[in-house]
Amino acid sequence: MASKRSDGAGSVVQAAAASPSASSPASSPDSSSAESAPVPAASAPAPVAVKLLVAGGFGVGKTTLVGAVSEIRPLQTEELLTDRGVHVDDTGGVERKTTTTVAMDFGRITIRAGLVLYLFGTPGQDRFWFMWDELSYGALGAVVLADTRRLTDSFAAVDYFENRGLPFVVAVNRFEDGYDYTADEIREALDLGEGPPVVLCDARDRASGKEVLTTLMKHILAVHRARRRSSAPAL
Ligand SMILES: Nc1nc2c(ncn2[C@@H]2O[C@H](COP(=O)(O)OP(=O)(O)OP(=O)(O)O)[C@@H](O)[C@H]2O)c(=O)[nH]1
Ligand SMILES: [Mg+2]
Repeated sequence: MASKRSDGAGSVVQAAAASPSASSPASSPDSSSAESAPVPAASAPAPVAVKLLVAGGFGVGKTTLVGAVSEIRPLQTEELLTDRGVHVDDTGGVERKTTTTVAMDFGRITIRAGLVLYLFGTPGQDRFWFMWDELSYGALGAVVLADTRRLTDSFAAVDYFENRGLPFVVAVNRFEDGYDYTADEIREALDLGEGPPVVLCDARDRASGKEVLTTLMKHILAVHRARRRSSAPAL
């Protein structure tokens, strides 16, 4: 692996979340007029919105995952892989792939009432690395998708989020012709230690993708609670 762990150092990522607004119907000082006035519809609190990244190497299934779980038509920026990229793009192992994401994927999923996840998929080719900083701005966490046929392609994404202290989970997208490693074997191969959860998934399956996102949300909460505890003054 290219770099060693950062021991959790790094900036705490800002939430792109808005707290539920504590809105209450306007009250009238005059109770009689309140009786005759039309009762305003009870306004539900605004949902909490969380920005998450779906990252990983070329062709691991990022666009597929965002598309599978999104409840809106996902935004995709696919372009054809042409001869011009032959000496620039690494398509080793996924030679049959004909398109690649050139800017980002975008989708949205309501994971439960009041909690909406906005998903941003990164481009897979190295030449689009400059996009990662833009996309990760305001993100609370990330999914690092991995393909066991090309596990080394996940190293850069793991390093990226470790170095920034951004909570992430590793989701192993199971391809039919890939070897089925256990989560522990993946953890060891990626030198993850005890920190980030490793889950096995099928990026094409909505329920499986949702499970990955739920695992990520729980991990984000656990990381932030632990950070709060460790920064609290001793009694
Ligand atoms: N068999 C199989 N095919 C998959 C799976 N996930 C994705 N695919 C296919 O693999 C190809 C790559 O998927 P994409 O979602 O475009 O991958 P990506 O990570 O977004 O690719 P880039 O944006 O180019 O880096 C597509 O043809 C998918 O249909 C999977 O779990 N099993
Ligand atoms: Mg893509």
